[in-house]
Amino acid sequence: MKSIVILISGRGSNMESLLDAVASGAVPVRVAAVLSNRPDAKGLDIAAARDVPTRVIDHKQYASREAFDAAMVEAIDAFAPDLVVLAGFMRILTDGFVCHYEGRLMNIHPSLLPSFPGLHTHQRALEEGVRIHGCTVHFVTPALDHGPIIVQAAVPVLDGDDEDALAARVLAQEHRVYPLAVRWFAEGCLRLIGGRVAVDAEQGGESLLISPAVGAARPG
Ligand code: NHR
Ligand code: GAR
Repeated sequence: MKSIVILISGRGSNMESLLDAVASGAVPVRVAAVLSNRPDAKGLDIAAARDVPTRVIDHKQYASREAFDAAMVEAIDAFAPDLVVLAGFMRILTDGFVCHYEGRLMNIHPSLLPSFPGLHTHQRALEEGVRIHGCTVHFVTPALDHGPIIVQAAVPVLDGDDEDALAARVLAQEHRVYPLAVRWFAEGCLRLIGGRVAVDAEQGGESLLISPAVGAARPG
């Protein structure tokens, strides 16, 4: 069975949804470890409570991004994972790190890329007045938030949404699509062709664009 290492920086709800999916047998991987760059990340407690090994590599203890990333590579490679999963990981990674894990480094980003790369995506989506927002799972490349897209989920932006309401609607979809993408990787379904992702076998009738019923997303 393939193994994964999950990188977090905070709350860890995407990590938790992955751990749930692994525990239920829906995603056939072994979670070798959870790493955080923040010692106080809530997700570390969740992982430890489930007996998943945890490590902290505090970026503030390193003089440069290169030194921090080298320490991360050393900690990750000790577990020899097949896949490294960024789940709310908040540090931009050096080209050296990204190239070391080429084709086996995934991220979930809280927007429909290529719209809204970078930070504060929900606030920016509200400012632009977009009617559709969502999340994207992609392979990580050196160009920030521009790697090959694996799966996306769309949600409506509703009148009266604030940042929290929109973030919560997107997060519910993140918790659906990230386990799906990791399952596809684990089953060997993902192929990179000309810088784009092809999914070999689509199981369970799931689509590469996950779109919840608008009615289900309405408040009240
Ligand atoms: N690294 C590379 N090279 N390529 C990507 O596509 C990456 C990456 C590292 C992280 C996640 C990404 C996201 O999904 C990700 C993708 C952090 C920042 C950021 O500006 C931007 C994008 C993402 C993650 N971080 C600040 C920094 O200086 C710190 C912000 C903080 O600590 O709160 O690293 O959004
Ligand atoms: C998620 O919405 C994730 O997409 C986003 O942060 C949240 C983390 O939540 N990621 C980024 O913004 C990466 N820069 P979680 O810790 O509960 O999974």
